Amino acid sequence: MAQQLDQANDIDGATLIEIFRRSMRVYKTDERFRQMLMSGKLRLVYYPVRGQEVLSASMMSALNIDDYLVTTYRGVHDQVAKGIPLKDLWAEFTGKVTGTCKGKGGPMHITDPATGVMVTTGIVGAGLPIANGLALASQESGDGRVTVVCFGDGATNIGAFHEALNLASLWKLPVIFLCQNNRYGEHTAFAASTSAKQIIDRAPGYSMEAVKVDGNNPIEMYNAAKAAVDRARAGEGPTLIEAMTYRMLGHTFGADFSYVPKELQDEAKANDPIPAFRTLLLDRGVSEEEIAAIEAAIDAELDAAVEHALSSEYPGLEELRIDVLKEEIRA
Ligand SMILES: Cc1ncc(C[n+]2csc(CCOP(=O)(O)OP(=O)(O)O)c2C)c(N)n1
Repeated sequence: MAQQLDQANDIDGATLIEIFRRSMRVYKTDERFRQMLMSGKLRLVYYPVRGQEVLSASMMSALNIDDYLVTTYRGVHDQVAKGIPLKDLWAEFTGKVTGTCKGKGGPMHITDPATGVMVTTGIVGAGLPIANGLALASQESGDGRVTVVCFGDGATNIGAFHEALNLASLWKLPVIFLCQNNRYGEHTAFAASTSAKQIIDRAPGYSMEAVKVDGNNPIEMYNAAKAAVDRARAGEGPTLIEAMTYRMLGHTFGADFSYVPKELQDEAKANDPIPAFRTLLLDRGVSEEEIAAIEAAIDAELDAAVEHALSSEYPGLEELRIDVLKEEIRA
């Protein structure tokens, strides 16, 4: 199987399968959250990521597990693709003591140092200077880690974006700025909020390498990601990647989506990256059975994660002051 894939692609077959596996893990996680919210089995604020699965899966497949990821509160695709065990993620989303932050972070503040997922904030643009901090620590300690920070197109109009790009370029930090350009910042269209025609146009002002790719194409996205990771690891400094994508549902679960022109919605549906990825694998000789086996394994993993989350306890009152301030951790 891998050999057939190798012939037809400039990335090896095993990597392509791995990207598919991660894409499906994201897809099915997102789908299960929405199903459970719809049926009233779960109550939480949820930010759908339908449409952006392949982008994250391709980027994270180019990283090592101990490389750092800084993403946003609307970043469950990035977190799952990076490799947080689903049971730990589900427990945190549902506020349970078995979660990555003992249920005290919740959906908007997923942090899991074991898989390199660091400091998720709800403040648009805040992740970029945080990523620089992690990258600077890696540069100083020589631990060889690369940091990826994910953000939307809207975040590039925040001052922190510009400060972070300037400093990262000046200090040649091992950091990758991954702009997931899904064409909307919440309810605002890209062209209505951004003076630049495209995000990468901002990079030359900071003497920074930049590349624009179809984020929904696993081969294009992975190649751009890998090149940026290799540059960062070789001490050649940061890269700005503008990955074009599309969020197929509202900003929050259940939100009105009528502000997006129907033509754009139809175009996005026709270019849905998940069925396109399946077709790509089938074209390259992967069988339906092999794809079904990957999906069945993820379904089983997801069933176990949901069961674990639902049957776990909420943190007790005694947890309230622990892990909040340094002194209290020591006590
Ligand atoms: C500093 C700050 N300003 C405003 C908001 C409110 N807000 C939440 S999401 C959002 C738009 C984000 O757009 P973008 O960066 O493109 O990310 P996307 O969710 O589209 O991927 C805004 C303005 C916020 N969370 N933080």
